[in-house]
Amino acid sequence: VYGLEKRIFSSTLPDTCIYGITGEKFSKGRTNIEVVREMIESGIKIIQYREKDKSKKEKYEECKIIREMTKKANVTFVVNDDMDIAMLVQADGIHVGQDDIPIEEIKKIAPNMIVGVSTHNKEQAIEAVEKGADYIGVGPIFDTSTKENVEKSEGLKYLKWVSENINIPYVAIGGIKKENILDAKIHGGKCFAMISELVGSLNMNEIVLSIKKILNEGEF
Ligand code: TZP
Ligand code: MG
Repeated sequence: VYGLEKRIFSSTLPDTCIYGITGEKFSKGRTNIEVVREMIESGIKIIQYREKDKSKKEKYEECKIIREMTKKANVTFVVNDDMDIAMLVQADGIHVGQDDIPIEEIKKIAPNMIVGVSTHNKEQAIEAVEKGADYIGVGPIFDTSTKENVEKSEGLKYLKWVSENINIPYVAIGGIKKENILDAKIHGGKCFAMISELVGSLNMNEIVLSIKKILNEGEF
């Protein structure tokens, strides 16, 4: 088992959660800010700002507002990719991919920041744990058209392996919908990250509630 040693973090991820990620392109006319407000009101406790089509300045301005909203609601706020923005707005965490800034460099300048790393196979998972990631993204679990050029993964099989071998929090991602989330749970999923299923729903409360019902857990 990798990551068995007990690390003491100032904050970390819950064991189980619905992990909401923004994506204005898929939000049916709503802004990132509006979608984040809906996520908070629906009881989502961890939100990642992910935006691939805006300028640094626009992203910074949005993150500043989202930081205030999430702080008031006691929601964990993670910024995708942009370490500078994460630090400037004092986000709780940063999420990086395989081709982004190395974890150990982030930890050097922001030791208390939650660092999440996207992984697609066992080797990447083990490396992320060894380098000090606080949690890993695991996916894509199912086919998704939300992210282009996503590295292929053996999906459910990889998730199962992580659930049995990795002892830091992990978040299943990629094509997760209310129709297939139970399958991901059966394969060891505990935290589930979604973009299109959440932001593409015109009734955030309803989709979050029905997902919670399917997972049949009181602790979300
Ligand atoms: N990383 C792996 S798959 C993915 C990301 C960011 C996209 C997830 O979006 P969706 O709409 O939940 O499939
Ligand atoms: Mg990235």
